[in-house]
Amino acid sequence: MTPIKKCILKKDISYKPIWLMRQAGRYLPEFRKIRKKNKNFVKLCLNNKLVPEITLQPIKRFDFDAAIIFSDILMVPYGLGQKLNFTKGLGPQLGDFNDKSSLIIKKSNFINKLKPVYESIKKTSNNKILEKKDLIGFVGAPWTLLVYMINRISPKKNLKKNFFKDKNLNNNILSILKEYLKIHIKYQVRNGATVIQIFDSWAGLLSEKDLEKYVYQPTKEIVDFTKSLDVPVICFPRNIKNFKKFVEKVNPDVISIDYNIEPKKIVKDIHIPVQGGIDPRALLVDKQSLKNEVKKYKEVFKDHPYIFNLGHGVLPQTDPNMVEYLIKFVKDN
Ligand code: 1CP
Repeated sequence: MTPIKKCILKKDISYKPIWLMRQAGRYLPEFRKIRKKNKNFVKLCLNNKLVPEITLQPIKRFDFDAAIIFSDILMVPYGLGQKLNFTKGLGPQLGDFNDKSSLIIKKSNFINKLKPVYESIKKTSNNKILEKKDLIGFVGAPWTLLVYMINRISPKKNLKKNFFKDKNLNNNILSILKEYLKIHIKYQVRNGATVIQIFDSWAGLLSEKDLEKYVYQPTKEIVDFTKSLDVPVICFPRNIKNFKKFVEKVNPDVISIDYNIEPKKIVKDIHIPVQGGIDPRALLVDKQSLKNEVKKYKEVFKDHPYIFNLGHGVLPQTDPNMVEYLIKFVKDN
């Protein structure tokens, strides 16, 4: 059994696996080299030669326990026919829904558009280097994808004022998302993804009263579907205020925490395996500070099934030597 599955399914606390969100990405010179020659990010995500290579770059370099397929949560809106561009400095930009008929999608069109993603997963999972490691597939949670599809740019500062105005449109997109996220998960699993992570990066934007409709209910549906495929599912509802309630409502196999939450509180409140939490900025300082931060998590989770990871993605300015040091410190002590 792979280390991640052992931790998740057997609740084995004797070994704490490690992987990092955005472990393949701009902090690696070998990624930047490929990226420089491939200016179109969507095309890069659809390149079934380069995606396996990028996915395995951090596995070749470091002693990680899992790979995560190099793709993006916004490939689902792309598969649904929404225009998608990544512009330097601006982040993602999505097309509008002037024409409501654009929301009528054929399943076969969606699968065809995302076929290269599934081919990449298959190729990657067949690589010997992953024999004893998991290959993590992922999706964005329905709420976070709804945010991008309606807002059409990152909601970094705020949601657009009229975000909740067109209730019909929101409900319509939400149900389309639920249906197609299941398809996207099914095809990732069928092609070799052994764990699924659901990223709800914008869960923290909602007030308590809206969580049931936009987060708990739709995410639970996706979680239950993934479990029905016999694949463990990790949820990352970033910046949500009440992780305990999220776990009670959604019941994932693992809860991934962000760096704003006190790990001591989590370990007291939550009885399922936990992942992450370490501040990505800890990798930007010096080795001693990083060691102190990791020690804190080691101590808090010593008697709890725990997967080492960050509280958000690796920052682009991170020195790869610090990642190396982090893994060594996690594994050596
Ligand atoms: O080179 C570049 O400029 C591209 C940067 C980049 C990368 C490396 C983007 C653009 N996406 C990715 C890959 C990616 N995205 C992965 C790969 C696997 C990994 O190594 O972890 C994953 C899991 C994602 C998921 C993703 N995309 C999320 C959820 C996690 C998070 O960061 O909160 C989100 C919100 C996106 C949208 C996205 N993709 C990229 C950007 C710049 C953004 C927007 C972020 C924002 O709105 O602030």
